[in-house]
Amino acid sequence: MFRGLVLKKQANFFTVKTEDEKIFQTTARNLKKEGVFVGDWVQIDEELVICGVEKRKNFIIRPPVSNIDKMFIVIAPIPKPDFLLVDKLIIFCVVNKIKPILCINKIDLDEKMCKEIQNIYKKIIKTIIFSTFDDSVKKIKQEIQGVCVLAGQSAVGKSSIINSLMEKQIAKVDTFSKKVQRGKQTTRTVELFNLGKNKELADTAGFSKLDESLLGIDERELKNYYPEFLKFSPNCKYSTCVHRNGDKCAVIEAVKNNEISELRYKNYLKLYDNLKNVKKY
Ligand SMILES: Nc1nc2c(ncn2[C@@H]2O[C@H](COP(=O)(O)OP(=O)(O)O)[C@@H](O)[C@H]2O)c(=O)[nH]1
Ligand SMILES: [Mg+2]
Ligand SMILES: [Zn+2]
Repeated sequence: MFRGLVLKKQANFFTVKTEDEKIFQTTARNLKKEGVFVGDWVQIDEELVICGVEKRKNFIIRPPVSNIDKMFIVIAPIPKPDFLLVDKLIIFCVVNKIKPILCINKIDLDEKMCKEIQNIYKKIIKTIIFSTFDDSVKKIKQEIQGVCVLAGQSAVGKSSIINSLMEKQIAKVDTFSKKVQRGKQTTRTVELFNLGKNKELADTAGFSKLDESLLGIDERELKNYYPEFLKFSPNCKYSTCVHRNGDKCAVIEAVKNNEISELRYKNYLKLYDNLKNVKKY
């Protein structure tokens, strides 16, 4: 018996990578209940069939991927950035024990705007700026470690990132993998691309929107997911303060003094209201 990582799933057919980086296709038996998903570490028996699934570190439903280590949240000057989505994805990562990295793409289009975005977010998470059209895209490759996924709005450049990173890899891809890649590819199937030892990357078009209900948190705990609030919140008059009205709220004071990003704060208020509505259903 040996271990493998599931790179791709099509019905009950799986592409699996062994610990010594060999890739093959196989099926699974008797695992209907727990299911087998992309990102799963599985046990392979002597007939080379999947016979067990290891405990998952995390699991996301749309698209179904297990054991995600890092999420690259991609944003760009064009299309118009959806910062609320960025904030939701960051929270989603924290809740699911995924490391978020903000990837600001298309620096060739508007360097000033890219830097402005970086200035807001570098206080909160790791940020990188690059263009998929030149060598700076390698910055993202350096960050790939374990199972990584690309997330973000449509047209920010997620597929372009995969393509430009894969291009350098294609020379090394053996005929078997080439065959796998030529297979039917619908945008809905998730696939982990191998970009080196223990470096897997998937494009997750399904993350272009993120329903609030998927965050699994209450509006009253939302404030805990804003690290920049923590420096000020001990000075709020009430320890239960959710920073929504000016009655001696140190967070609101900090927003007024430009010590907390107004953009992040305004989206906090929006998200608070959205989460309140989630509960009704
Ligand atoms: N100017 C510029 N355009 C880019 C860059 N990266 C991607 N694009 C373009 O952005 C558009 C959307 O890219 P795509 O990869 O399909 O985005 P996705 O929907 O997130 O997968 C395409 O026309 C790409 O050529 C970049 O670094 N600079
Ligand atoms: Mg795409
Ligand atoms: Zn407050």
